[in-house]
Amino acid sequence: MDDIRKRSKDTQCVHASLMEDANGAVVPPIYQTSTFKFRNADHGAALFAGREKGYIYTRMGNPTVEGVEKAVAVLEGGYAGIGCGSGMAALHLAFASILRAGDHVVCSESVYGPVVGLLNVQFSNFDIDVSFVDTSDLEAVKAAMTPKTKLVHVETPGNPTLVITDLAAMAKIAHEGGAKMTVDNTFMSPVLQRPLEHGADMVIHSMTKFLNGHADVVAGMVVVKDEDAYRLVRGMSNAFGGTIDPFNSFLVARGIKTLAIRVQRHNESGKKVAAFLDTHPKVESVMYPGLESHPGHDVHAKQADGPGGLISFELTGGLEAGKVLMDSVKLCVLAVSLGGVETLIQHPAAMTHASMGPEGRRQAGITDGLVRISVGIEDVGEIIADLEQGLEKV
Ligand code: LCS
Repeated sequence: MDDIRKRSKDTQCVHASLMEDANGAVVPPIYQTSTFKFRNADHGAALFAGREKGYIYTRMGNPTVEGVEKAVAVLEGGYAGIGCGSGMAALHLAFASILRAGDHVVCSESVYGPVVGLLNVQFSNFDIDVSFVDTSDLEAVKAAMTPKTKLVHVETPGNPTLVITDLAAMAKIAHEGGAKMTVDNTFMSPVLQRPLEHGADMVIHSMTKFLNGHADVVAGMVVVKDEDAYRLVRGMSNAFGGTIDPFNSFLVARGIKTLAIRVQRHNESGKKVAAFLDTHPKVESVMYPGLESHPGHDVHAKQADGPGGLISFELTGGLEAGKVLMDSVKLCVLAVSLGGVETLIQHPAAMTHASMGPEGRRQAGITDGLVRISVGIEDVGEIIADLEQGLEKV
């Protein structure tokens, strides 16, 4: 294969994790080994000293893990990827590599609930301050920046309210203030959005979602844009030890081969489900960047190649109506997580964002009645019919 980085996303998805194999295996084998044998004592010493390239110990590097790290780095247009045991481990690794005691963080208020706790509780133990702001409001971001701000962290579309942040404008504010910008690209996947192209310094994924796509792995990735950042983050990863294992790497690399066609389907079906909900009399409001009524519609269209498969909506009957709907669906699965082949429905206030508490949710615009749906790749007519029969019971 010639330069994979010059290929289209469809081709990269299929080929980016492939590597030369001594036996000609088309699919990279699973190196289910914790350690690697040295040829002799000098060889082992040379590997440890970095004088020779090769594998030592799986926490530090493993061929199967490298396959998925390379695939995500290629897809995001980054220098390298560092595989992690979960999306939360990837967020922790990225933040810890940038922050030092006394620093301040500006973070989107619309983020996966436990990220609020990670910064507010765990990182605050290390004397790090955080301000959660509506990052769709650039003036609010500028106002929140202080001389101590070293990190601006963005989720766009944000979980679960689908708030859109202008990535290029945000990177400019962060860099002018002397801060790095990290972007959690889990909701979009690199098929729809590549934050490094818009000025981000690092990209984070929960590979549990679209990248793996089959709801059978928990894993994460940090993508960096240069050698210096790679050395820093890889060193931290070796020290913290929250790495991905070979078998999960194999599964995610397999999932990535169909990422482009899956995302295309999530995207097309997402638009249809959002349009259905938007005109339904029992639906009060729909949050989906593909709808022209979404305040971030134009910014999203400028920086991403599609609105994706995540939709949040509120019923006119509020919380009680939402519960009836969630208890009435027959095809959609009542479960947290997202980005898998199956349609999932869940209640952010009581589930994914429960840990934020009522005040945190109020600030982030997560109402008690909000319902979030991750549109899967089933027959979209059947997904809509299922929601329709559920809404009839409301
Ligand atoms: N980033 C985003 C945007 C997420 O949505 C999640 C998990 C994470 C990071 C953490 O990744 P994990 O450690 O779970 O691999 N989001 C979930 C959600 O919305 N429902 O269940 C999990």
